[in-house]
Amino acid sequence: MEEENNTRPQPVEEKKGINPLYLVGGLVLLGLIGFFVVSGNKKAASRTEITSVGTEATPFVSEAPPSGSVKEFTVDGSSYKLDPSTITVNKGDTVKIIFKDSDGRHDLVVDGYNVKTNLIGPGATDTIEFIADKSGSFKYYCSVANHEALGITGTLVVQ
Ligand SMILES: [Cu+2]
Repeated sequence: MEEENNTRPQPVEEKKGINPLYLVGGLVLLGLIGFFVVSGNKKAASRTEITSVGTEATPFVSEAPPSGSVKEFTVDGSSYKLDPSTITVNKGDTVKIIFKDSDGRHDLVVDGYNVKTNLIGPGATDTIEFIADKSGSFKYYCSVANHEALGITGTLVVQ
């Protein structure tokens, strides 16, 4: 009898010891803190995602140098010179050379780019086109006999 009386009121007294309003208030406060922490992390996470997307997009753009412009030249070959004897383009440009033979039989070879025109005669033209994807100075010349030594030579400069 007495034991039951002692055990029953005890939990009631414990509940009275702490005001239920504090408990509710504390839980609400914890909930709010938890909410802000979680939403703060979500914001941080989405910021990180945006940043990483940005850094991925940048190299993709820089990996597309063939978006350079098309540079077209008419090179006149004669005995024994080339006009112009210097061509300057930017790396990534598409180089289009219209080789015009105005005297003798010639061709045009561009060192380092593995491109050459056909061997053509007076009045004929032949066109070569390539992407200047390597920077430096590259010789272009006529590969017939000793025409290069005689002066049919020039320089392609890729900046
Ligand atoms: Cu020649």
